[in-house]
Amino acid sequence: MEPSILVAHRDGYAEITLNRPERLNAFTVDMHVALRAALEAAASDPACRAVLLTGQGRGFSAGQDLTARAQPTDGSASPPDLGVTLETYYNPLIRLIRTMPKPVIVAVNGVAAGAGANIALAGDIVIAAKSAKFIQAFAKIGLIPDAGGTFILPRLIGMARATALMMTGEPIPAETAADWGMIWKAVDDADLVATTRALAAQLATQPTQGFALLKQALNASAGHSLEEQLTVERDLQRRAGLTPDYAEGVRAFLEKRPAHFTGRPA
Ligand code: LHQ
Repeated sequence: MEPSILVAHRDGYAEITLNRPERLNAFTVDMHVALRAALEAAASDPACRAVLLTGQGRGFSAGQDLTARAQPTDGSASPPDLGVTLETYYNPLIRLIRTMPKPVIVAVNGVAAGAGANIALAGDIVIAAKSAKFIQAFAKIGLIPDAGGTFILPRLIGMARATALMMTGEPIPAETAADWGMIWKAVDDADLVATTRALAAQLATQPTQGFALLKQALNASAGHSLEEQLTVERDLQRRAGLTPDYAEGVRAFLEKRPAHFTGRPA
């Protein structure tokens, strides 16, 4: 059987591909387990300084695989506890992406629906093919958005648009998503792979420890006052200032040459 997740080690970064194209990369338990293992390996490998997440085939991901979710109508079985599914699989996945101490770039190659959309939007930099669309499909099956969507989406596009998308399930094309600030960019389909690989390779040459601290600062900002966030910046900048990449960056500036960052910790 084909592996549900493919991992390729490229130019300083790991490319992770969701690989159930015949089901639009809908998530099964097997896929969750494999994706989590791939992300944990990327997080702890010092040679990996960025992650590129994408999907095989014409979709990025259609969210939870619904084929095993049909329930008998005669009441002969109690409904599954979706809270357990979230706590066991989706919540750890979203935490892993958000706390990954290196950039996570998401190349949205096609439709991203349900949890598939919100997993994509959890990435640090999201670039979509122009033919891709984002669908908050949950209401169509009687659920609420999950995989961090109720936190992340209103912060990206505001409450009015987020609420309407979540209630209507209206598909949002990549270019509109970019106009609204839901994602970074929409690019021609033919350019998606080259654009996102070049970005991952470029970010893998940058101050990786600084990026980890930057992610911590941004994550912390959501629930903070300005005062609290200034304290966070002070503490994290103190740590950034101790990294070899800070010393190298300043030296390179003064010597009028490009910096050679190693990404090594202080
Ligand atoms: C699928 C799926 C799918 C299985 C397409 N499963 N096969 C979390 C916790 C626990 C439980 C529940 O949920 C969650 C979070 C969630 O993610 S809930 C939301 C789940 N996702 C959806 O509701 C989206 C369902 N899919 C769709 O609405 C459409 O497939 C979209 C709009 C994504 C794409 O439409 P099309 O481009 O027309 O493709 P298609 O519908 O023909 O799909 C292609 C194949 O993939 C098809 O199989 P077939 O054998 O007929 O070729 C679909 O049945 C299959 N597929 N999504 N989620």
